[in-house]
Amino acid sequence: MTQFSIDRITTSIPYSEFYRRYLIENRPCILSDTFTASWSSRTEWVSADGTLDLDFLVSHYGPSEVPVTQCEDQTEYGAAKSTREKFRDFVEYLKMAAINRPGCRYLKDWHFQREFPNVGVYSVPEYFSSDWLNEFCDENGEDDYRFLYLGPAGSWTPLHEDVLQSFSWSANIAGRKRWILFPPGEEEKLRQNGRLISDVTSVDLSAVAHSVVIQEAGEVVFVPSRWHHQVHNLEDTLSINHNWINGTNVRNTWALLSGLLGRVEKEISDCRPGFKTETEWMTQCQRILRADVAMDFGDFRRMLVMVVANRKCSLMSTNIEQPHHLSWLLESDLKSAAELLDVIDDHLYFRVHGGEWKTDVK
Ligand SMILES: O=C(O)CCC(=O)C(=O)O
Ligand SMILES: [Fe+2]
Repeated sequence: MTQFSIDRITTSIPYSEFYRRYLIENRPCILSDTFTASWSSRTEWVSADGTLDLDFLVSHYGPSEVPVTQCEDQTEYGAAKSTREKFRDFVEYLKMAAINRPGCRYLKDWHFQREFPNVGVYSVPEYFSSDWLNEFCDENGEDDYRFLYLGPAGSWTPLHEDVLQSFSWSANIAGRKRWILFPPGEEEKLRQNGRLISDVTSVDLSAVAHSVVIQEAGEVVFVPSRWHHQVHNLEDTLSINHNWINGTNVRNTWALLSGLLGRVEKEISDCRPGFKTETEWMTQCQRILRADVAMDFGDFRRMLVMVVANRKCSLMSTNIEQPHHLSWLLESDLKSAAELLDVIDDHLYFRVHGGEWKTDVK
């Protein structure tokens, strides 16, 4: 059987069960709309007929500058060219009858939460709350990985896997999406001349393990690490999406970074004699890595150090009554970050430079 079904979670299960069944197992699932029923965006941003209340959105966020891509220009994740325009202008485009809309424009990767930190229009579902990546970005004042997407019916995101081999969760505030998900490794069957096919709907998938799932308004899709996916908006759809890393997928991120570094070293090996010192060479390689995936070895290590420090601190504040699952999670985060620190400190880069690697590119 190449098509498999995806679990739908309709009533709350204990955190530890979700952790075991989906995060550790790295399996996708969908949370029902009960998990987002209390979000104010689910009522304030949506009209009685279930469509987006575009006038409400424009009256609150109209002047914001938002990134917009052309669907047909998208090649690979992260490579999509985007231009910036006023949110209210994008909404004007969305309001046009589909037949009259020029091209296919898709508002993607708007850092809505960062721009409006206090509006509280949604909250992160508990199952996705151990999020080292955004915690690290917040502590460093860097761009986060929390996004708002808004696309007309027919807009779509090509086949890709998520940045840094992170997990993602994606909640529809209004509208519907069709997801096509592939377990890790299946993407090897989806290449032409070595490059990933961008639109798998044009391909025979009978020999490729995959799942097709429709995500309704209010539902939340959990996309595991390294699962490739392609996504289509079946109606005008607004969604909230976070990418995140924690103790259950962080080793994938480390494997990605060390693999990419190997590739960088190989690609520029011709230039190596031109570097006066080993340190200069290594610094240049890290700089390239950071330009590629917005994270270098130093950032990665600092993220782990942060988790160890923050979790120790939280565990010590014994005056606060912690729910059982929270102290269990703090301990688990602490253990996985500390164990991985031991592993990475063995890497040549850290043996040469110690922990405080800096590429001086900020
Ligand atoms: O909704 C989309 O168009 C893409 C979403 C996505 O790729 C994700 O949540 O990882
Ligand atoms: Fe994605």
